[in-house]
Amino acid sequence: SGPVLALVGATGAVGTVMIDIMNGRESVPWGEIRLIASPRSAGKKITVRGEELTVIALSPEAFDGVDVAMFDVPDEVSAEWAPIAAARGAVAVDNSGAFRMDPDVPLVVPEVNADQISVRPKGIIANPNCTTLSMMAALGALHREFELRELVVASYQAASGGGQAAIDRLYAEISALAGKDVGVRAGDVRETLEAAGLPVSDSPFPAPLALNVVPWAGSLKDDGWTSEELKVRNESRKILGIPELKVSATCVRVPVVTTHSLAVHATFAREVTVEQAHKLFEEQPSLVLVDDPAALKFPTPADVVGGDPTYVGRVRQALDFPNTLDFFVCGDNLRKGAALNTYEIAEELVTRL
Ligand code: 2RA
Repeated sequence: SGPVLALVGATGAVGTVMIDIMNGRESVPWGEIRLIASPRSAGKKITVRGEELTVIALSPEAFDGVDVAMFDVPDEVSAEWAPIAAARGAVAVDNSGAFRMDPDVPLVVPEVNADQISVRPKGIIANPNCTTLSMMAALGALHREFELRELVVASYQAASGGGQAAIDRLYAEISALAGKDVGVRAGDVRETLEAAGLPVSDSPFPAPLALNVVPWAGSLKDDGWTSEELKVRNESRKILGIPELKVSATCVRVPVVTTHSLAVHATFAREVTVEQAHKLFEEQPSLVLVDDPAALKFPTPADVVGGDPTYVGRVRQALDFPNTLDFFVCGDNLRKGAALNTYEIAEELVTRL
């Protein structure tokens, strides 16, 4: 026996990583793991920790007896079903955008604000957006000591943040361009993709992604900001508990399959040295410091993808801005950025059920 865990969206990209994470754990606290998905995927068999489980269709009864229900489904599905799970007695841990900014729903990164797990008036806990999440462990550690005041970030976001279709598109573009002398004349990448049957009008991205960078992620919001940039601002404020934090973000998609990176420029109330920052990063178990500029050692997505920690490097004291650090983080957007953080919240809940 033990608590019952449900995984809603078990057959999706992040759901699959959640199962990988559970399969990789030495032990899990669950007496039962229940896999739930759309009726289309019901009946599918998936092996979890050596046991073949049958995926069941999403229904109110599917939550009977469930203690913790992890959701990785589109916003509208979470908006409808997380409250149903909660009404049936489960705590819903939701990785969609449906509840993140709801004042009655805690937005949790366990190593930053685990204490907020216990106050959940709606029976729902939200998992942050992967872009915000990728820098939270580092910023949380610095904020505890030096009091964060201002944050300017540029993201370098991987295709997989846009789902499987976005990954497929990036690979297709790379294949279509491989071996060709393109990227030397304005428009030649677009034209080559079009000639290969890959017009940008069919892409999840608003411009070619291969051999390019695209300063756009999410949807258009007021005054030219994207949804992704506003999430970085609003979610950072909520997670760190600094409602007045000054934040400015520019979110950019890069031709990387998985692992988001961010260039962070963070200003604190007090002076902070590189040595002090290094020490805090080294003490934080979910961070790995890779910062030896003389040896050209720093994190890159290609070197960290598939791992659980967030990697931090290029830590510098800003030359012209007092009390300010610049640094670079890389985190696997499907693991800590989504599945792992959600699962860590679920395990943390077990100690507080
Ligand atoms: C992205 N942050 O990278 C989004 C995914 N939730 O597109």
